[in-house]
Amino acid sequence: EAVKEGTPVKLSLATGKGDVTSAKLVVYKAKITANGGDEYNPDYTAGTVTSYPMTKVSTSGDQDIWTASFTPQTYGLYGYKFVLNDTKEYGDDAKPGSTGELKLRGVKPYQLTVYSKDYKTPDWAKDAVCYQIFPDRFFNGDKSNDNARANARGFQPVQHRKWSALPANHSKTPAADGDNWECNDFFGGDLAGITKKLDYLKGLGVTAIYVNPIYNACSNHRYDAVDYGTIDPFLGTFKDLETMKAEMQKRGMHLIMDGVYNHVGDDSIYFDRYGKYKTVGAYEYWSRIYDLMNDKHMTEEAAKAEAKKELEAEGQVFSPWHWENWFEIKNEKTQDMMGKKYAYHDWQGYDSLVPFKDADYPGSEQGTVKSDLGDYLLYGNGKDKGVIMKWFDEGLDGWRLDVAKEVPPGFWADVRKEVKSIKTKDGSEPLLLGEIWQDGSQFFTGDAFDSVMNYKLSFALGDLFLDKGDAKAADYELTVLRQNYPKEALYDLMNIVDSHDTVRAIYKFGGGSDSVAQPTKKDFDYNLGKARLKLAATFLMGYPGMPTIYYGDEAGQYGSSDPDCRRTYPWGKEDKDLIAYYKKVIGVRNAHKDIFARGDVNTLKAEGDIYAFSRKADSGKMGIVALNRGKAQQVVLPVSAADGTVFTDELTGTKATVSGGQLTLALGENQGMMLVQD
Ligand code: ARE
Ligand code: CA
Repeated sequence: EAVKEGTPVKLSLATGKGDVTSAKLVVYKAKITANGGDEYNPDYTAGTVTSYPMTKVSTSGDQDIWTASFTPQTYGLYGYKFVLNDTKEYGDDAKPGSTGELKLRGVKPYQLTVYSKDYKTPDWAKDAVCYQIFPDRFFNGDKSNDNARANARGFQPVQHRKWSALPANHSKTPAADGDNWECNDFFGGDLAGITKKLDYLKGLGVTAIYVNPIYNACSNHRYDAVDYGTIDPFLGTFKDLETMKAEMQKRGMHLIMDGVYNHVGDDSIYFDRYGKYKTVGAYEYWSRIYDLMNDKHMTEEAAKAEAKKELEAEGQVFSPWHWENWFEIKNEKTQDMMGKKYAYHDWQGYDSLVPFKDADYPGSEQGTVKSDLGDYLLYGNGKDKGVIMKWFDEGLDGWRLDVAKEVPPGFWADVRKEVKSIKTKDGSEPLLLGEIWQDGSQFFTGDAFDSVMNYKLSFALGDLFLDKGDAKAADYELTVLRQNYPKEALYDLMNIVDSHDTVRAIYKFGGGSDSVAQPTKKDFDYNLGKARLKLAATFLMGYPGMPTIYYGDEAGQYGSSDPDCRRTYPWGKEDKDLIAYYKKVIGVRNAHKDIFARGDVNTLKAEGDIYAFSRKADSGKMGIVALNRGKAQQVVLPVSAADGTVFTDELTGTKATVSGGQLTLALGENQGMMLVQD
């Protein structure tokens, strides 16, 4: 369990009687750095290590019990393992059931999250039901902006497509410009469209909206910002945003926006790959242009001229080969980068995305406390506020921060300090939410985020609601998260089943394969997917954390991986029955926030087709969520309420009474219940 700094931690270990003559507890404090890898394990070896001798406190039966105590004084991510007889190590086997692992050396430490005594997260997020909108695809509320800007990345005409068309996919559509065709495919959705559909969202029970990036950018996903200070004209104007926010506020909704501060677009005022903007220069100090032109921003022609001069001075002939060679030496780049117009470190092979240099962030290990980038993004220059702060003036209530683990953690600490010093326009606590796919513990120690996108949970739900999934494994994952995360973070998590980066859940649950690029209903079992999606929605509404619905999921929209998961909202062709079900489960959560949003949580059963957990409000009132992904069956749950206590399933009105410490439920095929104590 996560602990507050300064809390004494006592650890006990049982060994076979007489097997062990000495035991030691080894405690690590991890060093946290920016990390670009897929897997994310805290680096314990680079941090501090302290050993504590363990004392044999008792022997019971055939076991010796050893204990040691220590008090983590400062917040951070800790790990611990046991060393037996000075030779053998005992630590985490990271497997369901976690029985631990004994090795000669190199055992993985158990994780312990230690959070700051001041760690507090926004309460509104704990109570919120959120709706994620990919703005180009939700609703076209203003046709007059459909042609508001011309082209993208300097060379590709914008497509305006019929609302019901499928997102262009370069595996099917001839690529007009390499791999960027699908990013230039626009449907006309906009901010006015969101405003027009707020009553629909309100009717669903939604109280927060997360919108994918809205900055002016080239692509339809807008992760390639042109200018952080603007709104894409396709999406509307600042006035449209103001109207949208005002209408949201009337309906009690909070606004979360996508902040992309790991990289900018190549075709941006910061990088200006195509030489389009007057403002060139801002970025030259920040970008990872590899000393291409002696630390100067230059055109390719100018660089070539320089290479030519240098080569000729050495008596060499300037040829494409010599140019490339010069280029490679200058830039320490590999041959495969040579085909590109300009050499820079792009983000994960996408040359449209240009990351900032770590050293340019304030708070970074390599960097300074003050930097131009820091002023621009955060502190401001005395006249203009930093970008991250400025958007709060436009009605923002929280940031979802893109690629959060690749940005130096020291910068997030600075961001937290600044952001937490203000209130949002409507007086709310601002929310900081990282885009993290891995365990997010290191961001929850008090100097980074309040929340992350809970991909971990979405994977566990995959395990729960796919036939081949294992309820025990899913429960293990969920339990680990509950143990690793401080409660403040756990109850603020953005709980999802899917997103703009994954296949749609209904498609996955229906057996769809992501190797099919543009599936039809023939490629998966819609009804099965729908039944399982209902279970997943029931889970989310009954579980702590901010349940978040990816636009259109509730209407039966399906789709394979990016870009197919970004199909338009099917206005007029919605699955009405599915929407009605979402309304119902959201309604139950909203009517019983003390239980389902704020209550504590315990697994009651994780076995075969059944997953069930209880929730208990501060008042002691209990709720139970019971889910059956299999055939109709009787389910007996151990319940800590007194015999005779009556529970009502808020979805069907069915009642059940506790008897002998147990609750017996008749669950139909693929049925979920949200029971509340009478
Ligand atoms: C492009 C094309 C797509 C194509 C795709 C994949 O446009 O058509 O299918 O490449 O080949 C944005 C756009 C994407 C675009 C991309 C590059 O939204 O459509 O994709 O830019 O142009 C990792 C990162 C995580 C990242 C995901 C996607 O850690 O930060 O990959 N997510 C964010 C956003 C994206 C966005 C970007 C980052 C870039 O949410 O939408 O992409 O700004 C494991 C790992 C994770 C990994 C995850 C998924 O679980 O642990 O670290 O996430 O897999 O790969
Ligand atoms: Ca429009």
